Amino acid sequence: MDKRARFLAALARQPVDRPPVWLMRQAGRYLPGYRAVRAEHGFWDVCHTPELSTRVALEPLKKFPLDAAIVFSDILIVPEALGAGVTFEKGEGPVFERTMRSRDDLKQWNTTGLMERLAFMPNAVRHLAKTLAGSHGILGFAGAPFTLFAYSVEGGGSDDFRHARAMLTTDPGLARDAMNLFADAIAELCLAQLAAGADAVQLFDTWGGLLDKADYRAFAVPALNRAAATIRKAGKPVILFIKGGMHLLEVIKDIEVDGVSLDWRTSYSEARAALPGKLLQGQLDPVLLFGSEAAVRERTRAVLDEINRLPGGPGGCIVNLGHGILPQTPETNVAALVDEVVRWRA
Ligand code: 1CP
Repeated sequence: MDKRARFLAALARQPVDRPPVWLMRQAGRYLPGYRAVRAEHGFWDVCHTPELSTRVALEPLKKFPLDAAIVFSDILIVPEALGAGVTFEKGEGPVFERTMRSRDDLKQWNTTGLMERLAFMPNAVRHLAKTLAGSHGILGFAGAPFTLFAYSVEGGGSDDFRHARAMLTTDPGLARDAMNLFADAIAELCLAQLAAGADAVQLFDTWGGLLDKADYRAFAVPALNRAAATIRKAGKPVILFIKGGMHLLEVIKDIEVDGVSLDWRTSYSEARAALPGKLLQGQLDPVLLFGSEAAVRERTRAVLDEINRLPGGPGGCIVNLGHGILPQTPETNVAALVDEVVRWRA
């Protein structure tokens, strides 16, 4: 099977010769090719320029026999386009010039012409698709409503996102309205990426695991379902990633997404039992890549064997990490992981 055919078959939950593999943040800071581009261009410039975005997205494909590419961009392009003023300080997380902490703040968000301001993202997908010419699968993506809400209220990264989570009790109506606004924006953005050539989209709910079941169900799920209902009209799969979402499996079952990307603490067997019929992706620990090559190979084979033993068979599974590759990850271990998948046969 060629790479794209394998990726599309797995997305369609059809039989494959082996599960396809791609890695979250595969084009990131651990690659010298990425760092070289960043030495000359600002982060937003890379996102805004389809040629640069594609150049960075291709770096990992040149090094490793991955089955799919992910468009190079960021989830925070949406709050940035709404007017939040997002910058990335050197070596640190994002910083928002304007946070969303009141009804007035929400009113300041500029939704007029939003998709025109975000057109660079589907344009990057189009450029990537044209360059790859069908050689690899292509993923588009967006931030999930709760995670975008969390960054926008907090004004940057955080361990506990206390301002955002406090708003769920101090002003739940405002929190819901903001998440619905994000839901509509990401739905349109994802549809534009799918029309531009993406084979599937992934919604990153990186901070969703901070919520307990009741809050996830009450706040995150309605906005996710609102977005997913629109995106799925394109007839292509929507995959949801939640970091630390193992306590949410029972809630995730009822979310209208086609697939779920598991973090490293959630096993395929547990997920298959809790989420019958859903496409599954994941779930190797990104920190494993800092250990010995032998361990990387052994754990990768263990996940492949687990996938192969799943009730209903190994169809509909995509090997990946349980979160993004970390900066300074040794490339030799990334190569070892991908090599084990490529060589594996049932
Ligand atoms: O292969 C790839 O790197 C794909 C492109 C990609 C994706 C899918 C980037 C590039 N960012 C993302 C998604 C993203 N961005 C997520 C969801 C996935 C995840 O949890 O890792 C999140 C939470 C962000 C927000 C963000 N953008 C952060 C994290 C901040 C925090 O709170 O810890 C950071 C550091 C960025 C900037 C960014 N985005 C991407 C890169 C390579 C970078 C680093 C920028 C640089 O300094 O060069």
